[in-house]
Amino acid sequence: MGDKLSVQQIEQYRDAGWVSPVPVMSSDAAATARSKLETHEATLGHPVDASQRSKCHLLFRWVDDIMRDDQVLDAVEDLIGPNILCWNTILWIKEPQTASYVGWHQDLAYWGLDNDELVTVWVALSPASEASGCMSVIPGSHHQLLQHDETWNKDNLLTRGQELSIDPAEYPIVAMALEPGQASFHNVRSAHGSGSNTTDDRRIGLSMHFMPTHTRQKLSDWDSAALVRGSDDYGHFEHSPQPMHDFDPVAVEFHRRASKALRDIVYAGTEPDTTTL
Ligand SMILES: O=C(O)CCC(=O)C(=O)O
Repeated sequence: MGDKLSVQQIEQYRDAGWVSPVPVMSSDAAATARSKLETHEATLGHPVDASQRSKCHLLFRWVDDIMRDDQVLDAVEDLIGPNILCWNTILWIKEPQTASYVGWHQDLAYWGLDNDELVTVWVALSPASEASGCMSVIPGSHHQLLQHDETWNKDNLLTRGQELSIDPAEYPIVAMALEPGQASFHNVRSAHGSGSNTTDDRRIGLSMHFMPTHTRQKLSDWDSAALVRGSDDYGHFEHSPQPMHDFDPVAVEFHRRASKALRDIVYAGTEPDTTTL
């Protein structure tokens, strides 16, 4: 066992599909990560765009470090066991006073995975409050897959603008507000979403998507993931390289291939008119 989460937290995750807040890094470490991101953005002259937000552990060494940190992995091990792959990492950025939001959705509907064991760890690199558009979850929603509509709404940060075809107001929603360095954990089938950022600060989160090594990808013959703990007796995913530094050419080239495969998976069966991934 990783021995990070309490028995009560593990039971809550199993019963309700989420647990939050869990401290996984100090507020200073979160501030350092934010400043590395923003130093990079200063050299770009604009916020990181879609091409660098997904699978970002292959581009930024500091993301790879957070993804492999024991404080994160001990908690993940408590939930899915000792042999762990990280399938994806995503930077979720809502600029101050902007309309961007995340529609209510369940990730398993779009990720092509053959089981419901994946756990998302979402760590706050800036304050995630209800005013800045923190994530909310519907407790217990991980027990069944619900119907989604695809709106392609440009303000919806999801790939297809997907939205659950339910009225969330009829459910007991829990807002998972986080201070920098705290994380929320939710199951791949938990219904979750978030509102827009009405504050003057950016809302920056890093999500990391961990799954047991026996998981398979159903929508592609080839997919990749980072082996972050234990061993992989299955080989269903090609193991991605660990970058030695930011924009390590070997990892950047792998990112190109891995991002293409990921796009094909999350847009499977559609003719996308936008690429928000
Ligand atoms: O950042 C958000 O508000 C939503 C993130 C999300 O949907 C996820 O991490 O699964």
